[in-house]
Amino acid sequence: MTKNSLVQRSYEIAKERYAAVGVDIDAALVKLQDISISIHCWQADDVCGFENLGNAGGGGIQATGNYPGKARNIEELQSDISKVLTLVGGKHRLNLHAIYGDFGGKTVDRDQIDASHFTTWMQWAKESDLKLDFNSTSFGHTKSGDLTLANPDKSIRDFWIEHTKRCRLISEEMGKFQNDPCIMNLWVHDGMKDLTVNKYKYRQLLEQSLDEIFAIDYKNMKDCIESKLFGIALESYTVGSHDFYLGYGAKKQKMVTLDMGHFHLSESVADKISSLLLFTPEIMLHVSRPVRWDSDHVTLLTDEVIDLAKEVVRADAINKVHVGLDFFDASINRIGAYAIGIRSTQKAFLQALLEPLAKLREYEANGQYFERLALLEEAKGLPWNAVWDYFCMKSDVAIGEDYIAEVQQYEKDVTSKR
Ligand code: RNT
Ligand code: ZN
Repeated sequence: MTKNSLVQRSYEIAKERYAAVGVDIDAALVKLQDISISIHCWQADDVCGFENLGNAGGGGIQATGNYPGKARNIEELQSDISKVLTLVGGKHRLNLHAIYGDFGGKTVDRDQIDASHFTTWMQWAKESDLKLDFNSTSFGHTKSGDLTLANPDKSIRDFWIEHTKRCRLISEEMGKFQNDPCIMNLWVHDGMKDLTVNKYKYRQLLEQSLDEIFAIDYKNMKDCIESKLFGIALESYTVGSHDFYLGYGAKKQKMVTLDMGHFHLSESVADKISSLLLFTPEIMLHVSRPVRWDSDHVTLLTDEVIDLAKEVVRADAINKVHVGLDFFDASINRIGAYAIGIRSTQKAFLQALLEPLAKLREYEANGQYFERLALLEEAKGLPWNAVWDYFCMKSDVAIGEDYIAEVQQYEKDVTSKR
């Protein structure tokens, strides 16, 4: 029996098995097809970008590992992303950072960038049937230091305000061009390595900077703001904490970005979905995997990711929650890292879409808590993977582990020659 006919047969059995618990797997597949994942461009090159600012220095972020073959220029990055797209079903987005502009070998400082530096990206994205999202970049620059938008030095603060305003305008242009809102994420590393006696002051400065940045309302872009627990070398204090952005987002109706690596390890990010949905317009997710700390390991099909996806589906919020990825592992094949992370995220959403929710809710409404718990437990073992294989087959992408060979082939043909 060929692989495809096996997949077909398993799908038919799964269909019956799921129907018995009131789940329509075809309806789940239609919804999965519509979940566009915003693929972060920075796994392809270890968050280096393509600026020509000399040895910029400045920390704020770091990828670890030195696996050969990272993308060294826009063409290579585009080629890698195109390859990744052949390994996953569905229609997705590409999330760019400001440092990935097409600067044509020129020195363009961050307070000088504009949409012209992203026209080649927009064109390529259109040809590749991808929508773009965007990020301002406050790290990896001589003016990054420990404080950017919260810097007491007005000239530094103004530099980053100007940068971020320009990023919003670039996002607006992207959104207009692609006829679909471009989501711009704002994350700054601002914090202190050791104790500070000025927590209030820096947060006040950050609030003022944000107010200035968000002064203009745009139609074709949406803002989201991302908190963090701590950064390396900035362990004691983070200006943009979760409370800070949650408060700001609720007050100003901005989306809050929930990065799975940015909370205490025992804290449930999934649990935040239903609260945020009540007080902020939409939610942006950075699906990631922290190992002991915010380490940005490749996303896997972990309980945390499955729980997160389930909370989104249970809240009927697929249209309000934007799924983005954020990991950068420089120690393994980077294309393979993307394939694992995207496919795992999709699997989590598929499991969530296949949950026998109507039956579970019926039990709950009746106070049948044993029955609810039993079905939740049994549902873990339902043949979701047969549905996943079918999704891949229908999407014309590798079924199961078959993508390993495709990644190896691309490495042989392309990345190993870099
Ligand atoms: C960093 C944040 C942020 C970055 C990207 C590159 O801790 O998670 O989202 O990873 O902007
Ligand atoms: Zn993030």
